[in-house]
This record gives sequence, C-alpha cells and structure tokens, in this order.
Amino acid sequence: MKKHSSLKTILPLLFLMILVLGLMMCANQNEESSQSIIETQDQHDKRMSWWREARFGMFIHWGLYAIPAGEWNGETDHAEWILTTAQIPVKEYEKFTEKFNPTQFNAEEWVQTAKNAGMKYMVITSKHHDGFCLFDSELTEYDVVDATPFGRDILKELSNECHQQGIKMCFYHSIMDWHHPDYLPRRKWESRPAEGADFDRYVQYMKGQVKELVSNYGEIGVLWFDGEWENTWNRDRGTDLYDYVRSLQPSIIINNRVGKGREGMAGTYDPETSVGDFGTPEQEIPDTGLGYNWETCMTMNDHWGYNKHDDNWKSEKELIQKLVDIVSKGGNFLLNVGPTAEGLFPEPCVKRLRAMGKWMDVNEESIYGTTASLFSDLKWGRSTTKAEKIFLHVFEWPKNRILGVPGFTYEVESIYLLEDPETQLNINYSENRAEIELPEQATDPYVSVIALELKK
Ligand code: H79
Repeated sequence: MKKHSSLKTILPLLFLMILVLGLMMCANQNEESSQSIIETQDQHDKRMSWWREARFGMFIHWGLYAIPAGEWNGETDHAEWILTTAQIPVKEYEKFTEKFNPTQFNAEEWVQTAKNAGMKYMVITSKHHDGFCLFDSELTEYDVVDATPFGRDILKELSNECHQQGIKMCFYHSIMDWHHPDYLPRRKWESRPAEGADFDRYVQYMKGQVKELVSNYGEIGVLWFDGEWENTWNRDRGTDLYDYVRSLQPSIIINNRVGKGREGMAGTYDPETSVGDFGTPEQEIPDTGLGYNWETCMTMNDHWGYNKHDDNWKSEKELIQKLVDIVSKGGNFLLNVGPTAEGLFPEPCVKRLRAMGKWMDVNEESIYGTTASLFSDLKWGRSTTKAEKIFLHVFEWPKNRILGVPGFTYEVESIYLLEDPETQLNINYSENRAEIELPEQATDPYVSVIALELKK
C-alpha cells in the first residue's frame, strides 16, 4: 500500500526530471560555445553542501612511481613526476608494472586511518601524469589489474570501503598523459614519434575512462582533474568534459582544473566565466577567503608520491594550524599521503594523522560545517562561526591571560573551552572589543578552542 502511493508520487516527478535533463542536453548541443550546465544558486548550494560541511579530506598519490620511491641514478629528489624529471623512456618505465605488488595494501585500514583523522573524503589518483591506472579499465592494458602481479582493482576495494565507512570516494584523474600514444605534446627529450598521434582520439579515451570511473565505483564525490595547462587542452574541451561528467552523474563536484581558468599554483579562477566548482590552491593557503569555493591541497613533506629520502615533515602543530587557518578563510584542506610500494602509509603520516584525529575528536565542532571568520587580523589565532556560535582558535596563548577580540560586541549566553564545556570563562567588553579571561596555561599543545554561544 505504502509502496504503491509513493510510486504514484515519484513517477511523474521522475518523468519531469528526465524531460528537463533531456532539454538541458539538447540546449547544450545547440550552443556553439558549449555553455556549461545551468543550475540555480539553490541547486548549486545543495550539490556542494556535503563538501562544504566536510572541510577536511585525504589526497592519495599512488602509482608505479612508488617503486623507485623518488630515487633514480643516484638522484633522490624525484616522485610522481619521475618519468619526466629523470627522463625515463616510456618502455623502460612500463617495466615497473612487473614489480607492482603491494601485498600490504588494506583498503579498510586506509579508509579507517582517514576517518579517524577526521577526514570526510578521499581523493585518490585513478591515473596520474604517467598514465598508469589504479583501476580495471577496459580501454587500456596499462592498469593495475591487467599489467601487474597484484591484479586487484584498488579503486574497487577502496570505494567499497569508503561507502561502507561513510567516506566520500573521489578520484584524481590527470588530463596530461605521458604514456598514451595519442596524447600530445610529446616531452621534448623523448624519442617516441608524434606522427600518427591524434589528440581527439586521446580525449575520447579519457572520456571513456571517466565514464568507467563514474559508472563502476558507486557514487563519486569529486572528480579532481589536473595537468590541464598544456597547449593541447583548451577552454572548449574543458567545458565539454565538465558537462560530460555532470551528464553522467549530475550531483558530482568537479575542480577548476578541468578547464583553463586556473591561475598557477594560487589555484584561483573566475567561477563566473570558467568551468569548475572550486578553486585549487596547491601547496599554499590564500591570505584571505576567495569569495567562492576553494580547497588547498598540500603535502605533509615535500613530495606527493612516496619519496624514501624526504624527511622534511611538517609538524603536527603546523598541520593542525593549517587546517584551522584554511577553514577560518572558508576553504577545505586536502592533505596528501604518498603510500609505499608495499601498500603502506609511511609511519610519519600515520603519526600526524593520529594527532590530527585526536585534536578533531575534541574540537571538530569548530571545523565541520563552519563558515569563515567574522573577524580579520586576530593576532593570536583564527576564528570560525556556525549558527549562533563563534569559535576562537588560539595559536599563541597570551602571557597576561587576556584574549582580546577586536570588533567583538555580541552578547554571549555562554563561553567555554571546547575541551571543558562545564567551566564558564569570563568576558568583559571595552569600547569596540571583548576581553576573555583565560586559564594560565594553553590547554591544548596545538590549538585551544574557545566556543562562544551568542544570545539570540
Ligand atoms: O599531483 C600533484 C602534482 O604532481 C601535480 N599537482 C599536484 C596535485 C603538479 N603538477 N605540476 N605541478 C604539480 C607543478 C607544475 C607547475 C607548472 Fe604550471 C605547470 C608550472 C608551469 C606549468 C601550473 C600551471 C602552474 C603554472 C601553470
């Protein structure tokens, strides 16, 4: 009975949705400049809402390059770019497939590690610039299932786990491809001839793979493109790819590197005139918010892919403060792990992720679903806000125990440290400023968070 009545209400709705989608697709085909999919602000906000709420995700750079682990002919500064930076001929690089056998890989553990750190989504390299695929693609033999002794579909195992554990599965897919014979331009140093290469055919290959990724691994949160800067990629191709992915899965979120609008490593763009749903600062944090969605991606040491010599790890404190800094400016933090060829997260990563998780256990309320700071120029730290609450993140504990908040004139119902909600703190107002009386010592070794509940 119940089933019957809900079907009755859903069927006309479904019909209407199909009609609207069909009309949108026709409209797209008719337009010369392939204007991107149209959606209202409301629809956009709804599509982006899980991502805005999430704030913190894990990037994973994993592929054949984990085998040389950054070292080639005595040079030790390579990583996922090693094919190009060490000028390894494609035929020779392909031989790494014979050695790719990460027997220690455990999808459940990886996802659990991300989840325990407080991360809500995982973006893994389905294919990096080297062209090697971590999933079973029908369109190439150059993938983990067809070409390696390991023979398991890594993305299948990870996406199953992600869905199981409530983490959004997302894929990084490189537009640039140093392996595919149709990809152009060739690297200047390599001897593979460019004759006969057909870039349009490459684009068909890439779109075919994207279709596999969006169709065979359940719901995908984000498609994260990269390597868009070469001169074969252009605005129209970007718009076409964006529209194509959204036509396959309308709810998906796509970064701005799908198109040509990105401004260098700052990752900024104009969302009004370029395709893509968010900006992508790389290895940097903007000075202020950007007025649109953005996500800083960053390494924990100095390489994305595993480099066995790189010990330049950011401290736990730095990483937690970067997370807070980013969120206080309205951005997301996509923090990278480069697993080893055995299939393990390097121990220094695990240690840092554990510390971040411990901090998040106490302070996550001041991160998830918050929006940017209401105050600029807080000398001692950062701030976020959510509904009727303001959070103050103290990086530097004031020696005189008085925390000054310029511009804070709200009346508060309640004020306390997130780790000790039972103990009320005192707040005094003078002129255009509030002063909060703190305990003598910082209560958290990294960032202590004060919550202020405002009077309604
Ligand atoms: O996957 C990781 C790196 O391998 C990849 N992006 C991250 C997420 C990466 N590719 N290139 N780089 C990082 C640095 C390259 C920068 C440059 Fe450019 C490319 C300099 C000139 C062309 C990007 C586009 C910055 C300026 C224009």
